[in-house]
Amino acid sequence: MSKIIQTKTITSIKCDLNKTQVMGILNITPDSFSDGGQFTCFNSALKQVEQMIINGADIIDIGGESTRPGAVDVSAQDEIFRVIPLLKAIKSRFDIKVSIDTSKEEVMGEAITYGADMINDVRALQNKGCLEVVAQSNIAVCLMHMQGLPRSMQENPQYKNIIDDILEFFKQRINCCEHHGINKDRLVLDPGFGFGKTLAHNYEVLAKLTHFKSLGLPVLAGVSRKSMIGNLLNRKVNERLAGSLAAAIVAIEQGANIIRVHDVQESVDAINILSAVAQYK
Ligand code: 7PJ
Repeated sequence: MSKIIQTKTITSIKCDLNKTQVMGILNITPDSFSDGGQFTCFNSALKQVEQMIINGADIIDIGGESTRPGAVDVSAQDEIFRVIPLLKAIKSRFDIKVSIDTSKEEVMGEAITYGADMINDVRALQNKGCLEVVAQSNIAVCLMHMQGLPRSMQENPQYKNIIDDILEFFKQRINCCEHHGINKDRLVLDPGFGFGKTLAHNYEVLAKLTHFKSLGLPVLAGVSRKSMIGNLLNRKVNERLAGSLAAAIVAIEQGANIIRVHDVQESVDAINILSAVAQYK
């Protein structure tokens, strides 16, 4: 019980890094936003957010673009239409951090204007204008690694040394951010499970997640319900809870500071077991 409490935080998202942060994924079904079911869909999204907060989420992640393998492009206008009204509604009703999962400068700009706490970019601010928009704000950023682009990234991913390649990518992106005036203390790193990686690559990254801690930044891990769980266990998407929890626990033991999950309550339970044990280590 004599654990020293450090007060280290991710400055602009004010995360307590002594405790694993749970990022709850908000499922929005884009198609129903453009038809008559808009109101119902909006309200059910807010209910989902409320439930995630009750269950112990620290951050809510909203995404308006599907980045699943093979996904098609969405326009900036459509993405803004899906995401920004929800951001506004969440910020006016709840005291919770919100991250916006986007790679578009226009969406980032709107997200910043309406009080988002973090930009979660699977393209690590590589798209045109993104570094500049983010540099004008004080928002936190998650830089995720992806080989290739969602449409084709799973076709034949190859690495010389996956850990070194990802580390090199992170170093380059951190340099670029700093060069544009985005301070290192605003950044979070994510190796991007499932993004241009085979099953074996994903498990190697999970096993060696601690390597990314060498850059001195918080690490985010998103394994929840992914193919790396389903393909290993031969489970459909709705049968992946146990596998997802096991992988999340490994990620935390390997130093993950933030886990991105669909099942908030179950993930918080797992974290609480880990911290009960950690007191005696
Ligand atoms: C991730 C993400 C992830 C971050 C998605 C899915 C695919 N953002 N957005 N990390 N995955 N930072 O949830 O299956 O792993 S969308």
